Amino acid sequence: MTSDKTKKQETAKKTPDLKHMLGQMLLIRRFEERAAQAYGLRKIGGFLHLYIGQEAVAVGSIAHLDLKRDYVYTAYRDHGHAIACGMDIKGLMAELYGKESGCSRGKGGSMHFFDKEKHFMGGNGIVGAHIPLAAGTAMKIKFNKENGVVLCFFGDGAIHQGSFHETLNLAKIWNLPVVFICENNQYGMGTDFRRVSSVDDFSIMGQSYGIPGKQVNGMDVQEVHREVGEAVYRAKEEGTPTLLEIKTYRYKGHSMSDPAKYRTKEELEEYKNQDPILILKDHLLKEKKLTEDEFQKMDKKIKDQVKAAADFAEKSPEPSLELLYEDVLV
Ligand SMILES: Cc1ncc(C[n+]2csc(CCOP(=O)(O)OP(=O)(O)O)c2C)c(N)n1
Repeated sequence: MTSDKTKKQETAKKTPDLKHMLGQMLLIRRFEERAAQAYGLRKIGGFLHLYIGQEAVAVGSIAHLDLKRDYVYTAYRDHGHAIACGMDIKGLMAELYGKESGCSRGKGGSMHFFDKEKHFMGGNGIVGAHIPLAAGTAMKIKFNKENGVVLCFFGDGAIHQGSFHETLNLAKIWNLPVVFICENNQYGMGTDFRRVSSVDDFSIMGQSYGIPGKQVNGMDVQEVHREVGEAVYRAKEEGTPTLLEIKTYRYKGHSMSDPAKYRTKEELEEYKNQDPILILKDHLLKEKKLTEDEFQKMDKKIKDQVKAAADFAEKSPEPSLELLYEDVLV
């Protein structure tokens, strides 16, 4: 029989399945490209915050989880995390289209993907507000001795919110199994994080609460996987929190209406040259674990999957008027 301790170690020190991670990053990229296209055709309305460029963060981190006992919380830029948690992309695309067949019955849209079964706790629109919720779930895990971990993703715009600091303090006082992951994509809407932060290394912020921290290169999915693995191990083995600042970059504007004039073309190009999908693809080609032909086939299969999801969303009926009165708390 496997001991509890061995089980914990197996979970946290998982060997990365690189081809699987490549497929997941590609799926997120193609899903969002299709969503952007549909938005341009006005088939999708409201907000749409794309994760293109940041895929390695969600994929490399969530690869460690057993989503029967572990949980994921994130902010409104949530498509990548939902896909990495294994949510069905048909329900996700339909949600963007505002259809009842969507994962939140078409009422949440892009910012409020949610799946109770897959332990994907959203999709949260208020900057920093989900950070204490993640700690609450970690407390539940600890209280019930469930041997799980909570990954809590948020942007650099959330790092100066009181909720972040209050939660870090409580997480350490109570020693909660939670990993705080700041996805520093350099901008909070149009604001460069350096303009609004007294420090430019967020990983040190945990120190004042007795929480270890580290900066991680978020364009390299293998590095993300390794570092989050250490943090997950610490959470499950020692029951203690970690803060990671994962440096990343979003290629698109804050949302669909943002032309992103606050940054230079050269800066964008610099990051596109470190594209997380291309880095991993090149690595696998060099190691002879993948051929160009296999990659093209993988890409074609994913594009077909995404097209099927878009067809499903388009063909799903519009919600009825009565639905307006359901799922409403008064
Ligand atoms: C409490 C609160 N204040 C302001 C906003 C408006 N707002 C929406 S997104 C955003 C920027 C957040 O940037 P960041 O946390 O870095 O996330 P990113 O967009 O980079 O993923 C702001 C200020 C909000 N949603 N909630």
